[in-house]
Amino acid sequence: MKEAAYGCLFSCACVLLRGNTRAARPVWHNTPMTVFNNQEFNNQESTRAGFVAIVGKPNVGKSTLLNNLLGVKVAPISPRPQTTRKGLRGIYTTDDAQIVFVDTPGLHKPKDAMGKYMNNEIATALSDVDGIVWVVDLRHPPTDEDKMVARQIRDLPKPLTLVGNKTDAAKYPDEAMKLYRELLDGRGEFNELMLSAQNNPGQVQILRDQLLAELPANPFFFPRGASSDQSREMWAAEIIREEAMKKLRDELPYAVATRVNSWTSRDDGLQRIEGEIIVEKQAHKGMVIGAGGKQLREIGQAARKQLEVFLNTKVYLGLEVIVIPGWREDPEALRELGYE
Ligand SMILES: Nc1nc2c(ncn2[C@@H]2O[C@H](COP(=O)(O)OP(=O)(O)OP(=O)(O)O)[C@@H](O)[C@H]2O)c(=O)[nH]1
Ligand SMILES: [Mg+2]
Repeated sequence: MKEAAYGCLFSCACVLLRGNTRAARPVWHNTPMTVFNNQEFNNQESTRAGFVAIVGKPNVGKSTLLNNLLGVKVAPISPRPQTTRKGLRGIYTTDDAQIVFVDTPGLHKPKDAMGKYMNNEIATALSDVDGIVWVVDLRHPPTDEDKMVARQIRDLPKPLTLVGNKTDAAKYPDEAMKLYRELLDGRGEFNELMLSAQNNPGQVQILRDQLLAELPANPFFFPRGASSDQSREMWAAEIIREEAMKKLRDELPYAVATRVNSWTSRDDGLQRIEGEIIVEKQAHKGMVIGAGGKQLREIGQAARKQLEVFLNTKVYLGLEVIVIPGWREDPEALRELGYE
């Protein structure tokens, strides 16, 4: 994974995101990535850097935590489980330390090739990180999925932090935390913290400081200022998918993928982005478009608004719905859509 990070540095037009932990709407700087200078990075003395995986079952708030640890929105968030599909790296850098967070899909029992890919992303992330953050939802006691996660991480010889999330909405947070803690019985030391990833910037900062303090001595993996390893096209496609997932009902959110095929900048600052919403069946196409095109228009408007806020400029977003039959079960289609 660390080699892949270097590879990506050279191949991606990385988006730079900066912001303030408290800001609901961080400013997104569409600046080209600074040129990676090997010498500068290799010459750094006494820096510490490492990869930290954020894992947990679906919908517990992993991506919300990642965005708030960074102070900028790099990952899609929605009330639906299985929003995150791909491991995504978010980078936080201080004067002498760098954490590369790896946001992962929620661990679940897979129903299709897409689900297997998602669980595999978690295993890959865990295999090559320096630390693990396990996020749980304190509104509820542990489920079988939490037990699956606990089994996967309990014996890994890496620093582990158990994060009890959603304290703002939990009735019995201490009791729930105890039950989650018990799932790690038999393991040596681990840290723990209860917080609200959404509403508790002070606690999120404490978590970040703890993780920074545990980093091993290493040169930086990414240039200062980089906040994500995604290309701007991947980032925009995820914003479109987030809005589609929020609007669509039943199984449809899971049958949808998105991609951005072209992005041009006009002299007056307008960003022209052309994207696709991909569905599995012809019947889904009409369901996504909606009567008179209303639903597609609403998805497009909501995504465009987010893009305008983060890009801080006017955006034209063109969206088309296309069918790739059975893409969730088709390895070639999964690869084509970036799930590889
Ligand atoms: N009340 C409350 N809700 C939260 C908190 N953190 C996250 N949420 C909500 O939980 C839902 C899921 O959040 P995500 O960040 O997408 O969760 P995730 O673990 O990344 O989910 P997957 O990607 O599907 O595995 C969203 O509706 C968030 O707004 C919190 O601290 N308090
Ligand atoms: Mg997520």
